[in-house]
Amino acid sequence: MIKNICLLALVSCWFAANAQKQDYPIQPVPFTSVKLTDHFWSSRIETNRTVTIPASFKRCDSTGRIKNFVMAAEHKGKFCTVYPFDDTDIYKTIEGASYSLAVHSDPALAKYVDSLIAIVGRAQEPDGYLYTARSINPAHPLSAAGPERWINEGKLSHELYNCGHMFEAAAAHYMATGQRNFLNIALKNADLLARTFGPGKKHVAPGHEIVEMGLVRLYRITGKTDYLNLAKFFIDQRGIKQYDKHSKNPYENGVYFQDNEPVIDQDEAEGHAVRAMYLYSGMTDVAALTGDTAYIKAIDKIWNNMVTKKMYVQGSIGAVGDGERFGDNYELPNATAYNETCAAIGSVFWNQRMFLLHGDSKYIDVMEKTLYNGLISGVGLDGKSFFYTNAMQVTDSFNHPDLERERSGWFVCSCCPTNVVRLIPSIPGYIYAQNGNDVYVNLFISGTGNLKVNNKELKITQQNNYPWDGGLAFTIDPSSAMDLNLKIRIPGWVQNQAIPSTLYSYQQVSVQKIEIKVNGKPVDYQMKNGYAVISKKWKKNDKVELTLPMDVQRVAANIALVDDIGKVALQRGPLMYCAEWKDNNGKASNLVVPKNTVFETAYDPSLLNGVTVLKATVKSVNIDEAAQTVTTENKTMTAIPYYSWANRGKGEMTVWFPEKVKYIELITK
Ligand code: FUB
Ligand code: ZN
Repeated sequence: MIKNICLLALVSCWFAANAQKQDYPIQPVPFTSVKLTDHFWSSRIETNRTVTIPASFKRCDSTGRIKNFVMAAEHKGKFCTVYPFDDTDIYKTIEGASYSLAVHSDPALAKYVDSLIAIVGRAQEPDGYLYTARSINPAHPLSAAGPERWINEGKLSHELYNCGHMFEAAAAHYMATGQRNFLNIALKNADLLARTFGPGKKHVAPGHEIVEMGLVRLYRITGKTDYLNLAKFFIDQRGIKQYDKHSKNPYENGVYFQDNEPVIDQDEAEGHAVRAMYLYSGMTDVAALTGDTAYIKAIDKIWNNMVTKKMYVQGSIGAVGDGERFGDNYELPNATAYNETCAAIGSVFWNQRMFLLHGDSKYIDVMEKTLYNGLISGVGLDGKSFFYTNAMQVTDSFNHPDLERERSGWFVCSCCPTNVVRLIPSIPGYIYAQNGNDVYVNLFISGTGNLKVNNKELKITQQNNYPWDGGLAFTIDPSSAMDLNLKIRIPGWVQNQAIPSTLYSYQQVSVQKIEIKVNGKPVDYQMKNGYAVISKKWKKNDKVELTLPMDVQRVAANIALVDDIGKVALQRGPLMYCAEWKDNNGKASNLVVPKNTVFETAYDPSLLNGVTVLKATVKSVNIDEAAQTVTTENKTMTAIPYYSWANRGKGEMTVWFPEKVKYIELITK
């Protein structure tokens, strides 16, 4: 018996040690170890710091979101905003401010953040519960909250969603500042969750995922396995509830909540797109930390489905407005594309995790496509105007009440602006990653990464003018000579892949081997999983150079995408382009881009904070209503990067251009 107990103790020690050890094989180099000097991203991060973060805190205040916490502390008053998840806008803004504080000291901001954390802490109930929609007046909570704690969680109360965002924010704040004030609030809440939910306790499939990712972050900080186990427990609750499986309504059959079947049986990206991204990110985390192969099988299938059948050409996802959800396979309409900004942000989270798990550059290709296109289109160049939905096509003749045609300062449901606040300053954490002495360069962003390889310091400095120019230069600077495998991502877009699937492809295939030089001399390298691997003993100040060709590519869609048949989209480097009314005599819907079109490119520093534009002579179709004639004429078309549209007023925009005049749609109105 005693022997058995010892063995049991040994086994559990072994499990604990192993649980601690098991993780993503590849680890990201944290944002705190990377300093940027990048023209493209530094200016955005600075705008986020100086404009978006203060504007967001101001809105949290002026809309009553902060007041909700004050009232919750006093159990007095009436919840004064609209949604039960409005607490998260404060959490997300604190998260963004924390990333910013990590690299830019700002005592006034730090003090303000601390004062908000104190307000949040006072709203926490003694047992750790934190949810203003109930705590203000527990006898009469907001109706979405339900009359008792957690009973509406599987529907729309968002109690666990609020917890998840709080955990994410508290973890970021702790990492950035080393302070425990927010972390302690989060841990108290997480302990309540661990006491409340689990085998033999309450069961629920969280109504809006994110608590799983948040718990994992707390597990990483504390090593407390309860948090990891609870994350897995929540994930495994999906697909258990009884829905009307035959209903075609995604709310009634559980698909909207990714709750229609157990996650390990899911094989398509389905339902509400933000929920889906957070679920798959959480599953990837848990798979990495536990080695759960059933999860890995499922997420691999789901990823393939998303990238081969459900992604717009500029990386956006979640095509359908009703339910903010994925459509059916190949359901990617242009006129009504929904493309919530939060879904693009979630896709960045997930693709980063898939890379850390599998080490394949295809995930970073998708991440980069999303980041430079369908995600940053969500925030205006001024840093204080936003898109919740990201259009693919705007014409004067079609409008829809749910689809935005111009940016707004905020929204009643302001999830997207505050998600932008936290994503932008975390960008430095997506550039480098490491597995022992395999060092990955994933994004081409100027600045310096400070890494540790076998306990020795290594600095990698990038100097480039990406995404405008394909010339890349790196200085590899170890503290003393070291063996390492430098793995530079060779993007799919220089290898004839518009995205890593057959959903979109280049019309003209060209294969060129990229030359890489070290200290001015060409080096041999191996291509592995999309990376050029240069294995050698690196010395102080070694210089690496390569050039990624940036030809303008004509992108065609898979014929299953009916809306894009006979059309072409334009890509240069990682950027997708669009034509906007402002540069094209007030119209974009009448442009035809024939097969033989020759494009010229020019960088214009005075346009849209500096962009490379594409110019070409194309055809435009002109209708003379009075004379009832239709003619075509040659016209100079100007295309701008997709992300930069809608910064100069409201008007037509298009991403897909017909290649010839074939049919004319007759509108009788
Ligand atoms: O439900 C919380 C957030 O509000 C979702 O993630 C968004 O899609 C919006 O519905
Ligand atoms: Zn959103």
